[in-house]
Amino acid sequence: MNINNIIIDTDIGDDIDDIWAVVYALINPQFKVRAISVTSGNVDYKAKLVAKILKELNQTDVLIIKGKAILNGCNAQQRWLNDFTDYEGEITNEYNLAYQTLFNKYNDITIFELGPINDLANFIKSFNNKEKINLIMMGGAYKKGYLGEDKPEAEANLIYSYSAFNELIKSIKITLLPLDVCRSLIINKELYQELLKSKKKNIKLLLDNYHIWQSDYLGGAKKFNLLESTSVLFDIVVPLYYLYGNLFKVENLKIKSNEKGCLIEGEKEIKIATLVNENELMNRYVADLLRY
Ligand SMILES: [Ca+2]
Repeated sequence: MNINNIIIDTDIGDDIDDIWAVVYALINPQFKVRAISVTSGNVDYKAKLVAKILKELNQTDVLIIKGKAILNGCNAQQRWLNDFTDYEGEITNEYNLAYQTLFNKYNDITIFELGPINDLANFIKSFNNKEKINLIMMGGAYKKGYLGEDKPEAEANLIYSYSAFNELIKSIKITLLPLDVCRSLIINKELYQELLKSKKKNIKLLLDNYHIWQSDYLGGAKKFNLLESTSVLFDIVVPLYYLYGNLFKVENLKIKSNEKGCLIEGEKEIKIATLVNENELMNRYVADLLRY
């Protein structure tokens, strides 16, 4: 089995989908997550959240990197953190230095971008070996918007980082996974019952966070019935694309983001996934969660 070196850049802790992607990558033996960087919001809270996840999964060898706090988040999983302080792993504020060091150490790293790309783009701008960067990002909307919206609309990751994104796509290889291929990634009733029945610690961790988020979160995300399904798990599309890319249709298109975070015609061709076999993807996702 190939072991793939991964760094995850995430705005975990506001919307709930990040934790479903992060835990999946951590427990899947096909990945070796080397670091998790937290961005966009209350990065102290987010770093603590990642620390508790790593501790629960016995993976405190994964480096935690704090980005800049640029937005006010909603700290929706604070209650799960409780008063967690007992963490023996490494947490650094030196975002650029940490990424540089990881790229010096490992030859083949893939970056999973699960949030706005400002901090990562700032590092890449200063990085001399841009050809080493292989980046898969959840972001944008090509022909579809959020669930139920059949025309493209502004997507949150690009709203908060459109200028950094436009700069970045001129200089590196990027695969973009827009709302078109993740807006319907919900664990449906049948599969969800399998998770509810499971005794696995990893799954309990995910469900505990989901339940707390549903009860405490005051933001704009759509609420779902806790007994019947998850909410939309946008970010899981990134690790799933990496493993199961054959379930996606991928095109090379000249695009960029406008200042509202909508994709428009651009100058540089990038890889963008435009269709996916959602049912098969979710079957594999849940089967993997139950297996590992
Ligand atoms: Ca996210």
